[in-house]
Amino acid sequence: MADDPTRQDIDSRETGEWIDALEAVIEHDGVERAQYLIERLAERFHRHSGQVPFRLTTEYINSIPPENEARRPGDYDMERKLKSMVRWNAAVMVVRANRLVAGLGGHIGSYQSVANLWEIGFNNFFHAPTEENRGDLVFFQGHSSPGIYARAYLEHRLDEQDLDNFRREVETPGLSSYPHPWLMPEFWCLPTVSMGLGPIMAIYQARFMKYLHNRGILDGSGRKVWAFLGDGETDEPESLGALSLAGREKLDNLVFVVNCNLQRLDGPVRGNGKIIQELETQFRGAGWRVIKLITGRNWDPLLAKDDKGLLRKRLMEAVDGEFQTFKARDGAFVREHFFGKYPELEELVANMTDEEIWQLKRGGHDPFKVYAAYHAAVHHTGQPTVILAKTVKGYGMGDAGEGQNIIHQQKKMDVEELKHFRDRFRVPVSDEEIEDQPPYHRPDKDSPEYKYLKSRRDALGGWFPRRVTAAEPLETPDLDTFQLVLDGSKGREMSSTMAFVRILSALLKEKGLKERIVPIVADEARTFGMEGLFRQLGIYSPVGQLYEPVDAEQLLYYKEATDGQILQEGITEAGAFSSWAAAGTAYANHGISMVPFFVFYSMFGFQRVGDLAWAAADMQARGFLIGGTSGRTTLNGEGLQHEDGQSHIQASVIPTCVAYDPTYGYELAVIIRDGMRRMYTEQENVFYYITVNNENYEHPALPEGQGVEEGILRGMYPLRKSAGRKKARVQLLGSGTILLEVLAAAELLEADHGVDADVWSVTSFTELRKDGLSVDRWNLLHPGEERRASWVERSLDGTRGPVVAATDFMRAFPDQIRSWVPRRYQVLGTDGFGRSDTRESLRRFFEVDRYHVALAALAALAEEGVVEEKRVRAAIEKYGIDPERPDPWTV
Ligand SMILES: Cc1ncc(C[n+]2csc(CCOP(=O)(O)OP(=O)(O)O)c2C)c(N)n1
Ligand SMILES: [Mg+2]
Repeated sequence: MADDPTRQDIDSRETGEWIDALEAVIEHDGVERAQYLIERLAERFHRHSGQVPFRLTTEYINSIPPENEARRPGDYDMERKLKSMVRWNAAVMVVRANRLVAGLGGHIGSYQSVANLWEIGFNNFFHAPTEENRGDLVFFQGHSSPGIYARAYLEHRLDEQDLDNFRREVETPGLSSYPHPWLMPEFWCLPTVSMGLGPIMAIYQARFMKYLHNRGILDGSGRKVWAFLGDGETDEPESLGALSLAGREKLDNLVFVVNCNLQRLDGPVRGNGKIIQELETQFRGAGWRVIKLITGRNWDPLLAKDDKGLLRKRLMEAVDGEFQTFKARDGAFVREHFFGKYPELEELVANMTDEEIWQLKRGGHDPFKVYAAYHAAVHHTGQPTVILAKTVKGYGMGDAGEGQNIIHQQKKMDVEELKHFRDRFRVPVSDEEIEDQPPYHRPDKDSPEYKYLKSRRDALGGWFPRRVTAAEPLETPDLDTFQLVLDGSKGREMSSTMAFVRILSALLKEKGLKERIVPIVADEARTFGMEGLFRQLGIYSPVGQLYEPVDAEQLLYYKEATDGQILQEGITEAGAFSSWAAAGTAYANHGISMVPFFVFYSMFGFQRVGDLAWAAADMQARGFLIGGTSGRTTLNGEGLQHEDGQSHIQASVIPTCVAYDPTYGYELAVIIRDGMRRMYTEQENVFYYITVNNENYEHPALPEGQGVEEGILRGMYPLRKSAGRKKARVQLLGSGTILLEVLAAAELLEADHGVDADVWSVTSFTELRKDGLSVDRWNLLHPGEERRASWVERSLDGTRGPVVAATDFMRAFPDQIRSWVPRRYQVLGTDGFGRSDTRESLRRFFEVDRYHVALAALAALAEEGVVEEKRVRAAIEKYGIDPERPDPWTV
């Protein structure tokens, strides 16, 4: 930096004249005029040099000058006292949990850094949901959750026993380690802790709030989304990856607060640099308002005296690694190593004691500064705001680890450390109590402290966080809503994707439902034949359409509108998924059920955003995920990174995900209708993953007869019953388009091999497995009672012959039901890397085509002695199968 000529002042008199001129303009004509002049100068400079004369960073000082700070209301002493109690209880609950069962875990240091940032929010800003105002959404930094519990304890929402049950949720109604709505559904609204997911979801929640507002569905005025994240957390691509959307869409209902304690788990975040400066460039570049909160009030007089800018220079030149060390030492050290670097600075603090120097606070620990920053953020319009608040990790913990690299995992404090902490925050507990078992502390409900606490929250709508789910149920559409699809394609060939689009179109005509549908795409609508919806529904844009679209002459032109219904996210599966999760939790966060359909390339679904899907399940999201172009061999021209044969495995790991791999339009209609019933009428907390594909074939009409719908929903039903009476008989199972190969195999077996074949459409191996597991468990726990049978067993009961299953997914997918198949079971699947070729070649390659299905059936029959082995050999030869080729998953 020292060698940088743009930072050298070679003529200080000239510099002074320019600065005086600027000061005069500001004084006489205001800052707007000054900005105008500077921008004209900058333009001129750029014309000559091609460079931009500004850095995206500003000085390493508070962005809000003291004279512009909003004044903090409230009873300062009371709030300090309450905050100290929360600090104490948060620390004690972790210490006690670890005394009880060593290693149960919990974090102390992170909360101590964020405590003031949250308390100012609780006392002044976070609005709870009420009848009139659905309140704010706050993403709390997950591993600082002890602070939220400790506050709920002061609020008498939780008791001592609850705090002692922190992280003990199995036997006791304990407190979840982190914000998990699934485990504490009346408390937590939004899951955090998997680093990066909170920030990206916060952006899309804020955007969804605007979407609901602009579509006239829900008044979002005054409501905010807050996201508290760690500075280390900003390393995650998800944390910063969607900033530009927030800037572009001017999400002024969004506030990020980055708890910049300069440390992450192992050590400093940017020891050799300055995380706050780095983040400033990224946020500002993305169009955010940046409020840096570096220093507390007691720095103000020093900075006011800093005529020569030396203190500012020193603040700027010290790297984060040094700042960390300063806070891990003491006042004398800071005097020597920070101020001592320049004699003038040493002089500046000459009349301060070491203790006073030590007390020079970081901005994030000063309630007045934090209040002013929040006040500025919530009143700012036209931009999202980020507050970069400098804090100390383990603030107040002293020898127990304050500012130390080990602080993140510090779960213990010994008696002396606790006494020190108690003294530091003036918590009224005695030495004896601490020596025995560190006690929680809370004033009773008659105390002025409780009354104050309650009055602050009452003014903001009540206790917070609090999850309220009061959305009206939606009516399930009648099945005949989808008659067009139920009737089959009548000789025409079409894809199941097209059948899906027809179903979606039918839903979009339903009264009371059509407004609630939220189609979401990540730049693939045309791939799925959904472009017709652009014109019909409009694509949401907060500014409408500022241009005449290139295809304006056409019927289905690209229409953007402020009340557009489609969320066209561009190429961001993580963003689109976050939108889906926002819509899927509107029933809780906004008190209104929305029905999102996110349609995507199935390969870029769970595999890409699996952790977000897990978080969505945690937050009890409801909605439909439609995995398009699915199947390793069905999407045939795209190759290794596109052809999905595993998403159903990934979907199967999420407990609330109900997954189907249907073949026919009527199956889809039955499944989607039942999804509507379960999620929106019965309000079950599940979501659906349904794969569709792009292969065209004829779709039959919904078969008549009892039980078909039930079979479709439970996971399998009979599709083709052989009328033959031969000794050799097999049961063939198929799903997705491979069902068609299975049907063809049945024909081959009957025509070429004298084998009767029954065919089953399996809509969901995953649902069949869940049913099987549940039945097994019941049987295990109920000895002597009449044994229950799984749906697989019930279906295959009374049938004959070995069972063969084939799908366009990995073998593990059909293999899920092995335990309940009562006979020999052979599975075929598409394990291995996809590649480009014709469907026929690919199916041959992966050994899931009709010939391999027939072969597998013959081989199974031979194993059972029903057909002779030579028949199998003959089939291998007849079908030109090379028995020596390597396993397809190895090549
Ligand atoms: C995706 C993910 N990776 C790793 C972790 C483990 N982890 C929890 S907290 C933490 C450090 C967080 O540092 P920072 O964001 O700076 O928060 P601080 O505790 O300093 O406030 C890590 C690595 C996680 N929770 N999520
Ligand atoms: Mg940190």
